Amino acid sequence: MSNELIAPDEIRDRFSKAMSQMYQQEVPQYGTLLQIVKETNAVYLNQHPSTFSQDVKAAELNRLEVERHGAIRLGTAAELATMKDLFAVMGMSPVGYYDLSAAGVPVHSTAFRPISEDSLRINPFRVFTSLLRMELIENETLREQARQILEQRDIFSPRVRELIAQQQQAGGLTDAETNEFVIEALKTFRWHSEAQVSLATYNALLDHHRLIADVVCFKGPHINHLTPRTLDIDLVQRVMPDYGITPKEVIEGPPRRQVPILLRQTSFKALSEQIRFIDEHSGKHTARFGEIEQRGLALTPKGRALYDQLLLQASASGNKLDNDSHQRHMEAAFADFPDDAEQLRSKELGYFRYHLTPGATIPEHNVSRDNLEDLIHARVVIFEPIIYEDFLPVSAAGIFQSNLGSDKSAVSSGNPNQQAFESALGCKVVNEFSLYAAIQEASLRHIFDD
Ligand code: OOG
Ligand code: NI
Repeated sequence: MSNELIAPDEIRDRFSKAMSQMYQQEVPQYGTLLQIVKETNAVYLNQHPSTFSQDVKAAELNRLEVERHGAIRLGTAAELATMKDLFAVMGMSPVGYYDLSAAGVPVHSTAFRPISEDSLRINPFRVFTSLLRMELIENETLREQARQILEQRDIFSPRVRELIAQQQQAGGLTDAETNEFVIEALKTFRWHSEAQVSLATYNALLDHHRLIADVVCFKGPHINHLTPRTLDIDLVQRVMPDYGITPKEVIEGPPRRQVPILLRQTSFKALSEQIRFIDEHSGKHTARFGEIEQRGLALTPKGRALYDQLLLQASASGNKLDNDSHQRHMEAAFADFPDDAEQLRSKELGYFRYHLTPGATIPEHNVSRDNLEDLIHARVVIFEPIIYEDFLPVSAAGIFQSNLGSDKSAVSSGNPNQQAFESALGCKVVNEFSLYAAIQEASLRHIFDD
């Protein structure tokens, strides 16, 4: 028995695979989705053999095979703080702050994910993690009731708490501890068909906002979807019905482009599942679904501002209901967003990773960043998009709405409150732009050795 410590990247890899297994058993359509993505990615790579350059191909293919994100919704600050410690065991840090109250959803969120390039390549597993904002529940009695119900539950097993503490003290977990950690941590994310409230309480919370019922009424924050990464989301959207899966009406996010940007997502609608309440009544709850996504270039703040502006204009000029017309509408709206890598780079709209052309060298007297543009022009230095690893709040809100029913939102659309979120979390969230800028900068430093 070895006492050697297992790297956090390896713990995350084991955990994300175990979670995917669990979710395939719980929600079989997710398994079908994985199969569709695998098949369509293989078709895509066949048609586009130069998608990944030779030197990174094996690593990128492995990453694609294991890549997925999930989402959970937590009820209390204490739950969020422990969740941060649990994810830290797996090398995942809170990145970004997302305010969903603007979309009428009473939560704010972060994404726990690995941040270094090496870690991302091993397994970029991310979990979009939302915290219920009690203060946005306007009905005081209901708010108090929700608070009391949440106070009584413990979403972590005693053993997982011990293993988190063990990891903090010893600086890691052994192989045996890691296997135990995966089993114990998974318990927090599994589905419970027994609610921890009566049917009447469930209905009262549901009436106020479906999401409040989803967070408050159960024994744990069931993982509500897992999302594999496709290289061609339009194709997957088209073929889903052939596999007996009905996709949501439109693909969220930017339109299809020569140089894909940010994140495009689609999902299938949540299942309606049988629930037993503590008063022996039974009923139905819809929460769990499946989603797919296609990732593209990470935008700079300037690129992101342009994206947000065009998205706003597109939705102001009317939303289209079927995907084909929605996509045409979006393509027209995004006509002003440059769509070739060189323009995106020179206008500083996106982040890029720079390399020397294989076999090329820079003449000694030219080794300076001042010559970057000339070296690019001479094709001595080449560049490729840095992939967006984060989320889009508007898409997130769209996914929330389509799965919770966009009936009504009985919450005041509050202001973002990053400070309150960070105080619940117990630390600051990492700024996502700084991470992309650092990757770009490291690639330049590698070339110019400055
Ligand atoms: C989270 C939705 C956010 C995404 O892909 O944008 C998300 C939720 O429904 O809890 O996962
Ligand atoms: Ni998602």
